[in-house]
Amino acid sequence: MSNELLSQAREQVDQVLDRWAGRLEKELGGKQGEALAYALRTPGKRVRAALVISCYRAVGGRATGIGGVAAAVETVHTYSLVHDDLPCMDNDDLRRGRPTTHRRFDVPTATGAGYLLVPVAARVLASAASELELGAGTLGRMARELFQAGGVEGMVGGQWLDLEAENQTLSLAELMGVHRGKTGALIRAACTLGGVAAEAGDREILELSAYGEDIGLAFQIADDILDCTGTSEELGKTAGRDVQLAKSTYVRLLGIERARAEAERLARSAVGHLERAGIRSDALGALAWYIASRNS
Ligand code: GRG
Repeated sequence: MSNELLSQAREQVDQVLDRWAGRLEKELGGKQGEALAYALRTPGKRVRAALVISCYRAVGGRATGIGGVAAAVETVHTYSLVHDDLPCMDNDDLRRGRPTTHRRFDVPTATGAGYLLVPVAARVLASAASELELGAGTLGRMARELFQAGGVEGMVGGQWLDLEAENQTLSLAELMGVHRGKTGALIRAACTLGGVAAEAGDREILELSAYGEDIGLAFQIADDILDCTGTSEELGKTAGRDVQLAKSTYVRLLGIERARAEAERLARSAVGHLERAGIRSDALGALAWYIASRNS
């Protein structure tokens, strides 16, 4: 089921991203436009998109325009990958099975493309809200959730802590703090945005966010496990990078088996939040288990 959900989300969101890539390539022109389009068109799994769409549907949303909201979340995610791969951060050559944006172009161009993707995400979100005929209040709430998650209280803050922690051993609580920010915040926001776009009740949105918080952490635990067990070919990015960069990871702190058990515990806890809010969604159940036990 999760494969089907992901391929449906890919189909829906890739169309939106492709349209924006074409438009921006024309607007910007030159190498900068090409780099931006390259980053937007690199084929990701679109897990965050599947979460936006599935959370939206789980609380009664029906419009296909939700693909635009999912595309806005994927745009923020894409910017983070472009910058994460830069030499001043993880310094990687391979992403989504292709050369990273700075390898395909150059470092200044990739840096600029990454920055430009942030206001692009805002435009994608605003355009989706208009297609969904959502009011200014709902758009404002979605924008706040998305950009707070992408900022210092979330992704940027988590990445800072992660970079500072290279060559150090973190405690489990510290590591959870890094992961909640670096990876978890955007995944949580994807779930929240699905609920907000459907104009669900406060209780439902709260529990969708709590579901997102748990699977956000599970997602990063699975990422840590795959970094040790997967090949670069399977992952589409350089395997074993965490060990090379001497990062603290769940695997380093707990070992593979306990890390797996923790991811599964979080998937169970995530589903518990849905049950508490009376949200019945096989899709969200399947995505929680996929995220905790994924192999790519
Ligand atoms: C200014 C300090 C500072 C930071 C800028 C670069 C950055 C913001 C944040 C990094 C966030 C990051 C890359 C977190 C890792 C999240 C993660 C596990 C990504 C992989 O996600 P997948 O597997 O990738 O969903 P695909 O390619 O399938 O989309």
